[in-house]
Amino acid sequence: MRSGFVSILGRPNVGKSTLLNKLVGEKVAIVTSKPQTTRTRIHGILEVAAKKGKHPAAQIVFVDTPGVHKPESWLDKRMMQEVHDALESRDVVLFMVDATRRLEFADAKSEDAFALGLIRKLDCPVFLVINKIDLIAKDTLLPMIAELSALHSFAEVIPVSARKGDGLDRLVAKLVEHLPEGERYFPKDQFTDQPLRFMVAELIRERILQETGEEVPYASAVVVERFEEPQPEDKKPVTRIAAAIYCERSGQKAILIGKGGAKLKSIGTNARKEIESLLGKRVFLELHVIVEEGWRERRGFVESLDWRRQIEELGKWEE
Ligand SMILES: Nc1nc2c(ncn2[C@@H]2O[C@H](COP(=O)(O)OP(=O)(O)O)[C@@H](O)[C@H]2O)c(=O)[nH]1
Ligand SMILES: [Mg+2]
Repeated sequence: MRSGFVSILGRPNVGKSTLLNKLVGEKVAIVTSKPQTTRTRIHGILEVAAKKGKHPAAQIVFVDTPGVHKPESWLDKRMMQEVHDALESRDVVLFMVDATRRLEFADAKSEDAFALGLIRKLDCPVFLVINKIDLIAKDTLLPMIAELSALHSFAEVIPVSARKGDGLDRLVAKLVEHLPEGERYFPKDQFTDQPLRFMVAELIRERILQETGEEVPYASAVVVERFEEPQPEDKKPVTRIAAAIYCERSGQKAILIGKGGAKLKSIGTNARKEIESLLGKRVFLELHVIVEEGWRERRGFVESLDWRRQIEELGKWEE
């Protein structure tokens, strides 16, 4: 048996979360067309069956990370810390690029060069994963592979379409080859380490990202305040969830609520459907909006949003 951690690294919007979900076969991470959708590192766990004459059985723990960018706010710094944490404990790193985007490695100050700088420091195998090949002409792929291969001594170069699933079998087989012998890190049927509460908060945030524009998506955070399992006296069993949506200014609050509450209602209805399909249960969802001025700049608030930290705090409290 092989097992190990595989971190997925890349600039915002290259398709890291899409790849994670496709590999694991579950919606582990939220996906939108907006950059910086992913704020924390997220584990998605894949069980690989042995293939006779090809590779042994394996458990691969994929780690999705926020997009690599130069940090400005405290939230940005926290996001980049998540990237560094994911790079610290890993067996293989996937460096993911978008085949439709011209990369700017020549300019040493560019964000692309910054991302490449991170992987050049690593001593583990790094795979170059070229994503979104469903969007490019076939004859452009070979020259692109040649050009990108010259940037670093990649262990493998693998073109994929995360959305369509093309190239993923080969990716998984190559990963198993590079993983060390070892036992499972997680139980066989577990597909993520995220607590349900956090996944629920993320599904609500996904709707906000999809249904609002301008700076609202980036200035929003979601905290699940109440999560009550169905009660015996319920006629039809229903899970009751209350969540707070934080934003930074009253203008943003007005946008999130919308005319006569229409926007918040639509976010709530659509998020509820997603949550019901995640839980496989009926859900009653209550949302309210809170203005927390300049929260992205405040270290304490940003850190209080982190579920890993929340769990640590809970542990201390119970001791
Ligand atoms: N056409 C195409 N679009 C993709 C593919 N992978 C991801 N996307 C889209 O790219 C956008 C960013 O995806 P996401 O996974 O959130 O990127 P991340 O920021 O790197 O995690 C979304 O709109 C995805 O639907 C792909 O293989 N092909
Ligand atoms: Mg993402």
